[in-house]
Amino acid sequence: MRLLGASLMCADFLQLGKQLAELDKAGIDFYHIDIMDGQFVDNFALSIDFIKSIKPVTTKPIDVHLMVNKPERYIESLIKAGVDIITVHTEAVTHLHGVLSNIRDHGIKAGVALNPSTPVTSLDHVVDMIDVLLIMTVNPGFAGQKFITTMYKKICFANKWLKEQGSNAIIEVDGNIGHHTIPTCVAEGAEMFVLGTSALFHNRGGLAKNLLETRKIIESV
Ligand code: S6P
Ligand code: MG
Repeated sequence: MRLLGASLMCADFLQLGKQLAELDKAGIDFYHIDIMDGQFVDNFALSIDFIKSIKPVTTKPIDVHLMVNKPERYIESLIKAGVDIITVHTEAVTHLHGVLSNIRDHGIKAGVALNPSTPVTSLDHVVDMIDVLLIMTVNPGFAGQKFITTMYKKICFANKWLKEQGSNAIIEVDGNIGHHTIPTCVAEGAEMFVLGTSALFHNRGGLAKNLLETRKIIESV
């Protein structure tokens, strides 16, 4: 499975409705919603109200990436907003097992995100609770950063490790996912791709064309 998602913090907010319609029509697989609190990362981004405003205009899955301290405070509100995947940073949570159980008890997918410096094996005792393993390929907080190349090895390790653990979790990658980084990410086992300024929201073509070109690259690996 190879799923392409649009990172909506990179969208043109003055054209948001138009861009969502174009991406839906072009076959985007999911929308990636970055929520930041200015504490866990030094930036602010999208919100639960933002999700509520886009829900009526799309049926595509909503993948939430919570870059906030104590993310457990927002699980119930996100569920009510109708999201499909909630991913929390292990570095931001005290009781990770409890948070993942809570997310899954609501019948949606639970994800764990790892900062570049956090080892995959830190998830040893919750691996059976994870549906999506989000490997950050930049330090979280900002779009437009440079891919940290040691993350290729981490994706490769995570892929083998998940299989050894008997897990079916999907590996998602986020941060400078573009035409030059995608082939190795695919080869190492990534299956969900967060597309921001590198592959989708740039000025070198329309969104539909950018998505199609990116999908071709992913499918050709
Ligand atoms: C940033 C956030 C990401 C970005 C995306 C931007 O911490 O989690 O989802 O929006 O990575 O993509 P790009 O291609 O500009 O790095
Ligand atoms: Mg993200």
